[in-house]
Amino acid sequence: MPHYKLTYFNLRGRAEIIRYLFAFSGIKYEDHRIEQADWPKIKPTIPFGKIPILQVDGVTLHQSLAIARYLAKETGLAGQTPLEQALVDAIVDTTDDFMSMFPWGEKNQDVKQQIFNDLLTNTAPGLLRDLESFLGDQKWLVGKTVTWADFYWDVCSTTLLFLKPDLTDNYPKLLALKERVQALPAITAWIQQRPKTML
Ligand code: GSH
Repeated sequence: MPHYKLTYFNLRGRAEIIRYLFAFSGIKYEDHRIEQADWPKIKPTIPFGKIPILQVDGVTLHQSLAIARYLAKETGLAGQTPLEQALVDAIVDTTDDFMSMFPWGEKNQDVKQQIFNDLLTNTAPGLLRDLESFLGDQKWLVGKTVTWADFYWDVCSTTLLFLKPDLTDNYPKLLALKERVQALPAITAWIQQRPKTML
């Protein structure tokens, strides 16, 4: 088994999908959380200057979704066939397109609040409607078994629900999916033990 070292801030953020994959598959890794104050010093030492990164026996991987996809393939959570894998990727990318619209680093709090409100009130319902309809009466988003697309829904919706607690009230199937993911024993255990952070 390779030695895995994950580096990110002390946030769920873009690292949490990776942590879910480690938690679910029971693979040991170093969950290295850096202080925001130390980031300017660390940034120049990191290829491409962004985190999360995952070091795999010294090879540095960047881009959270590339890292997650690699772990999902290693652990059988990427989808059972190439077609399922493409569907999983498409759902993850669709969800990520929305998460990437938020100006997370905006310094002007009024501007930030206004854009967040607009996205949560006016843009989110379209995505949620589409995801709810894609899920339909299936247990998991793609195929007959859980995949990292289900994990990504739980990770992203946890943050969205922190920002707008009634966001998913009209989407019972998506809420039930979230509960199913969080009821997986390894995920339940991880959620209980992880550092408590807002984002
Ligand atoms: N698409 C990249 C991914 O998913 O990994 C985005 C990486 C990214 O923007 N990371 C942020 C970062 O490194 C934290 S969420 N911010 C510090 C900086 O840009 O200096």
